[in-house]
Amino acid sequence: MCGVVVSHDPTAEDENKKIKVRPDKDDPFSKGSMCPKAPALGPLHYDPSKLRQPVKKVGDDWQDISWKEAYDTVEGNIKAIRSENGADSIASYLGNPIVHNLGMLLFAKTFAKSIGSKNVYSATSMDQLPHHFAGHFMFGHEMRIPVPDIDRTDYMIVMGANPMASNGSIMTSAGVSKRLRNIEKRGGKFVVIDPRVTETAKIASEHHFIKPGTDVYLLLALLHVIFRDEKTILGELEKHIDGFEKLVALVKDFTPAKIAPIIDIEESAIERLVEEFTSHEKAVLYGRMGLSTQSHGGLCHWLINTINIATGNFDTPGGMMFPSPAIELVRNKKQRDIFGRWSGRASGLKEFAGELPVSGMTDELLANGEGQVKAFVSICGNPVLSSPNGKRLDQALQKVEFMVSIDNYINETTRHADLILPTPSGLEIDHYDLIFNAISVSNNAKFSEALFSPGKGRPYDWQILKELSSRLSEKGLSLFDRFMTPRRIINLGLMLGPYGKLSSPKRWFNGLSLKKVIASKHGIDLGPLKPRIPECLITVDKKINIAPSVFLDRLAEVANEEFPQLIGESNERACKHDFQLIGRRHVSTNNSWMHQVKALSSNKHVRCTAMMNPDDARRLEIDDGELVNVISRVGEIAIPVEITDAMMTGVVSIPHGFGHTREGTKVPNAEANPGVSVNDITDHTQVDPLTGNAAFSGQSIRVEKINAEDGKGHRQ
Ligand SMILES: Nc1nc2c(c(=O)[nH]1)N[C@H]1C(S)=C(S)[C@@H](COP(=O)(O)OP(=O)(O)OC[C@H]3O[C@@H](n4cnc5c(=O)[nH]c(N)nc54)[C@H](O)[C@@H]3O)O[C@H]1N2
Ligand SMILES: Nc1nc2c(c(=O)[nH]1)N[C@H]1C(S)=C(S)[C@@H](COP(=O)(O)OP(=O)(O)OC[C@H]3O[C@@H](n4cnc5c(=O)[nH]c(N)nc54)[C@H](O)[C@@H]3O)O[C@H]1N2
Ligand SMILES: [Mo]
Repeated sequence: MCGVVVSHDPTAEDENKKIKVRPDKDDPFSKGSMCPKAPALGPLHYDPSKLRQPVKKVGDDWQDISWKEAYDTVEGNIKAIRSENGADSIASYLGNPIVHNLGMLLFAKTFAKSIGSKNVYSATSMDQLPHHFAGHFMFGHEMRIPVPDIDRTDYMIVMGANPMASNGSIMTSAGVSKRLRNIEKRGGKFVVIDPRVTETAKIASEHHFIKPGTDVYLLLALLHVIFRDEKTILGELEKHIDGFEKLVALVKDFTPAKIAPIIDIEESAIERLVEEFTSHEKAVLYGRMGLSTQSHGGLCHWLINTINIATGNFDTPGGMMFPSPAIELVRNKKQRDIFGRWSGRASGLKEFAGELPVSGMTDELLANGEGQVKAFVSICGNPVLSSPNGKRLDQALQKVEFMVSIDNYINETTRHADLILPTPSGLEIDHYDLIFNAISVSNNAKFSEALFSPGKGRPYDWQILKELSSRLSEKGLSLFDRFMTPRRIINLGLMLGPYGKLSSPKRWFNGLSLKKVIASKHGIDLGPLKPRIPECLITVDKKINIAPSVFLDRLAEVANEEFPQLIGESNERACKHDFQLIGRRHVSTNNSWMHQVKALSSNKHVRCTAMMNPDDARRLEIDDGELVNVISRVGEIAIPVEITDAMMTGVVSIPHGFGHTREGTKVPNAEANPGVSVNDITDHTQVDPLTGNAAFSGQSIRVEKINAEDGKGHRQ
């Protein structure tokens, strides 16, 4: 989403000097900012370990094969397994880069559907599923996700997000550091609530530690005080809200006095947060990954929307708003039934929007019997490193009858494949950001044309997916899919969209089309976020459903079972070795797959360490840099400790995406900073029972010194 100027010097001898990437100061959205990952476009394009031809595994080795052989092999194997064991015996996993790649995004689902299996998984269910869940049940569509109007707010609370590293997630905001700092410059305030003093917390007006996994209680206490002190402002929105009266009784018990010891934030601070939040005319409460990936993920995102709505900070400048992208992703007129139409055979976890939660994926491979998964397809994903208890998946993948990956590397996951189909590099494909424009802090449109063509005989991502879909689909490709290319789809979407040529007769001459957007090289500014209620609601009665029964039922469970227990519990940890685990990202990483870029992974802050508070380290007699065993219910890893008072006591932070030490991978540069995989110890049974999302945050771990003499855990 950051505008970049890419220049190519074909005469440069050193490949690393052929491509230069600079920030585009004329881009109306990013205005000359870009993150350190952008210059990696060159090294990734020329990376010698990047695959350029399909490969098949022959013994321990890999052999180049033709595209025809690759397609025939996939078709033959998938069809054979499907006819013998049924379509559900083939599982597909769709990874994160799909949403960053136009051709993939447009056709990956078509491909997964062509197999006809209920076993479809994606990174969504270890990330933002709770946002989709709240969008679906409250506003009628899983893509109806509000974003904070960061550029106009005067008071922002950030929970479980580190935009200084992530660049703003479900809050696409190039140049986020400036945007955040501007809140204070306008005389406002931004507050971070996070178990670590993150890079974002460092530039915030205020930071509070919170005990991992307890955010739901803070949110309930905030709502309690809002109702108790009669701070509710519904205003114009009131006539568009359904069920509001049900809320007051629900939060009656969650007083700041009871909540404070559970979350480790003082009662007076909770009271003050509400006071400040409600005394600013433009305030917004924002929560992200850290709140999605916990056992209350669904409740957290429902409550965040609810608090913004209840305080007059929804669908209004400076509050939470729905973007108006140039290509509208929500095309349905009516809310569909997309939850729990089927469940995982072995995991019992429920489907949402056509996908099963990834935490149950390995169970479907391991549990024998009818419907067992026998074949595995991975597209742009590295679940061996990214999914909870990835080690168990790693083992399970050794036993599948057939596996194909669409990926550019022989890495921790794809090394199990029988064949790998590579796709063009980022410099070889056109880009229009369908998804990130739809969750952006302002409205923009930009189409970036490819610099290079992939070269003769090398298909585009969407061509690979279309070819496989047409071979595997029992009904053949739809007429639409057959005719469509990414450019045609974008052109149609732009023309039919709210700013498009075909949206109204008066726009015919100056409305958007692909041609017009391409001609505006730096991108087109379509203005700040605009109020959209009620036009954007597609719930049955076209109102915001503020108290859907799915959330009320889950809240009742929490209120009756977990809450009384927590009140009774003393806050002392069970044992001095016990900790809660959280994750972290760094601005120079990208999940599991950019460590091969030297300029990124050699940054001295890109380190796979277990961050720990000095008091905790002292108690365990651990020195900075000392290797320790971190042990969970499912496994253990040996990792160096980084002692820092940025950590809350009792909490350890370990980044994900490392662990480039497995045999048989062929990404040599990534091995320079291998680290270990935190997902070797994350427990796949820890999920949000409501949405099925993985609950990485707050899992219990033990930290033990390694006895230098025998290399084993030194258990006291
Ligand atoms: N413990 C813990 N685990 C986590 C998280 C966490 O915070 N903590 N975060 C979770 C989140 S939010 C996410 S999104 C997931 C990510 O999980 P995944 O999507 O499974 O992992 P990535 O590392 O993004 O995998 C990227 C894969 O795509 C390939 N790839 C990259 N670009 C392209 C391309 O253009 N074409 C093709 N064909 N392949 C490409 C790479 O080679 C790599 O194999 O991880 C999750 N796992
Ligand atoms: N540079 C870089 N940028 C990225 C990515 C990357 O890997 N590298 N990944 C991209 C992806 S796939 C995603 S999904 C986004 C994610 O974007 P963000 O949501 O901003 O993700 P994180 O940086 O992981 O921040 C999560 C924060 O939650 C905190 N946290 C953990 N547990 C809890 C808890 O229980 N309560 C509270 N209040 N906080 C908690 C962590 O300490 C951390 O600071 O980033 C995207 N951008
Ligand atoms: Mo993600």
